[in-house]
Formats: sequence, structure tokens, C-alpha cells
Amino acid sequence: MTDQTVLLSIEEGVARITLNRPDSLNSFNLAMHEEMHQALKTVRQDPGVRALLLTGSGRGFCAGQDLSDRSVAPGDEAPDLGESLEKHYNPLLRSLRNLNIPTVCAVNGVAAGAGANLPLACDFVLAARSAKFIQAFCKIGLVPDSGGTWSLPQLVGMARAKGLAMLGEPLSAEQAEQWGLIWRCVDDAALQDEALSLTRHLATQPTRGLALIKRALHASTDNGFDAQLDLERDLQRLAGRTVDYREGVSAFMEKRTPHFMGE
Ligand code: T3D
Repeated sequence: MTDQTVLLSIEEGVARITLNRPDSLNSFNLAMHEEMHQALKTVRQDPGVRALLLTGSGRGFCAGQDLSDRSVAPGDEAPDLGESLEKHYNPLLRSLRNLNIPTVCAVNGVAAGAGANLPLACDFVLAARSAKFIQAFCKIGLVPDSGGTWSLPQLVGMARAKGLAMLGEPLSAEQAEQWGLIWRCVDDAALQDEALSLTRHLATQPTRGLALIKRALHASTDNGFDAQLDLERDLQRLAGRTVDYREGVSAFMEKRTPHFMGE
């Protein structure tokens, strides 16, 4: 047994981060925030890492904030939740979303509160058929955070975003796939293999090109059409100078499988 709240392994270009507080459904306490911060820093700084897989240990993916750290006795001052977001959740979400490598989240079980929105900051979300997404915030008088009020309307539209955020009912993985909230719902037994296989595939692809694709797609939510055309021009210029682009064209001309180095 380990008392580490976040496990990190790196193998053949794939980093795997596992949330590891299974007894409380991997809910976030301060130690887990700190260890996540360190794990993402390691991933970001290791040039050999070309894709990330995020998952949870035990039967749940993540139940959001550990509420046992939030009980307040009558007469006590209310905790400053804005400070908690500013210091912990917002940096985590920014750090994950802005990684320069492709990210895959394997939602292995219930994902609630911040734990339902963390996966939405990844590029691909695969969820076990038994998993559920719960915007649990409204049930305790809070506002969806961890990017939820931004991601939900983007992904599923305002009507469904309001239903999820204001009713807090569980959304099944199948429905989440049908609504376009996630990439795929897969059988429970196949989840980790499928997620790893997708992450391994991504780790062999043109890493810098994929990072530029992410940049362009992320910018599209703020840009108009003309600004986006200009951005595509600038990013294509960068992509065209990569070693992997040369390799891609050479491999095509020579009718062979390309061997991308991520450079
Ligand atoms: O505070 C700030 O910093 C602001 C940021 C807030 C971000 C947030 O995420 S707010 C939202 C917090 N999360 C929730 O409100 C979800 C609370 N949990 C649940 O509603 C349910 O546990 C689930 C729907 C996720 C799962 O239900 P179920 O029936 O499958 O499991 P369970 O029996 O409720 O939970 C299993 C254990 O995990 C249980 O402990 P026990 O009784 O076996 O010792 C339960 O207390 C614990 N657990 C689950 N969620 C949390 C938790 N312990 C602490 N904090 C939790 N969030």
C-alpha cells in the first residue's frame, strides 16, 4: 500500500497519472492537489513524454472536493472557496488543458463535482459504461467549477448544460457519448486497455503538430472566422518547419509507414 494520493508512471513516451484516494472516491484534498501539481510539472518538463493518460483507482474516477475538509461548525467563519479555486482548482485545470501533448482521460467510475469537469479539460474522454457524470455542485448550493460552466455549454449546448448543472442528476456514460460530452463509452472491462492503446497511438504521432491542432481548436471559441484563418496560417507555418512534417511527406512519397520523432 502507498499513501501517495497521485501515482505517476512514465513508459515509452506515455505518462499515466492515477488519482489514488479510492476510499473517498478519489476526492481532492490538499495533498492530492499538491501531488497533481508536481505530477503535471514532471510531465510538462519531460521532453520524452508524448501523451498523457489520466484515470482513477478503485471504483470511482473522482468525487470532486473532499467535503470532509469543508465541514463548518455553527458560528465558524465560512471557508473561502474562491481562494480554493484560485490556488488549487484553476491552476490544475489550466495546467491540464494547456499541456503541449495529447491527453486522454479514462473515467473508470463515478465522476462528480470537480471530478466531472476535470476530464473535460482532456483531449479525449473515454468512460466505462457503468460510469456516471454528476454536476453535484447544485446539490450543496455551489456553482459548477473546474471549467464546467464553460465546457458544458460548449459541448452539449445551453439547454442540456442548464439541466445538468441545475438539476445535478447523474448522466450515464452512454448518454454522455450520445450528447457529445465525451469521445467514447466503452465496456468496463475494456476501458483501461482501450484508453492505453489510444494514448500509445497518440504518443507515436507528430507531437508538435498535435499541440498546434489543440492550440487552434482552443482558440476557435474566442476567434471569429478571419482571426482563425490568420491563426491557421501562423500555426501551419510552424508545423511546416517540424521534422515530423518532413518525415510525413517523405514517408508518403516512399509509400512507407512514417516514423515520427515528436520533433
Ligand atoms: O470546496 C472547494 O474547494 C470548492 C470546490 C469545489 C469543487 C467540488 O467538487 S464541490 C462538489 C463536491 N462533491 C460532491 O458533492 C459529491 C459528493 N459525493 C456524492 O455525491 C457521492 O458520493 C457520489 C454520487 C459521488 C457517489 O455515490 P456512491 O453512493 O457511489 O458512493 P458513496 O457511498 O456516497 O461514497 C463512497 C465513500 O466515498 C463514502 O465514504 P464511506 O462512507 O465509505 O466512508 C463517501 O463519504 C466518500 N465520498 C464520496 N464523495 C466524497 C466522499 N468523501 C469526501 N468528499 C467527497 N466529495
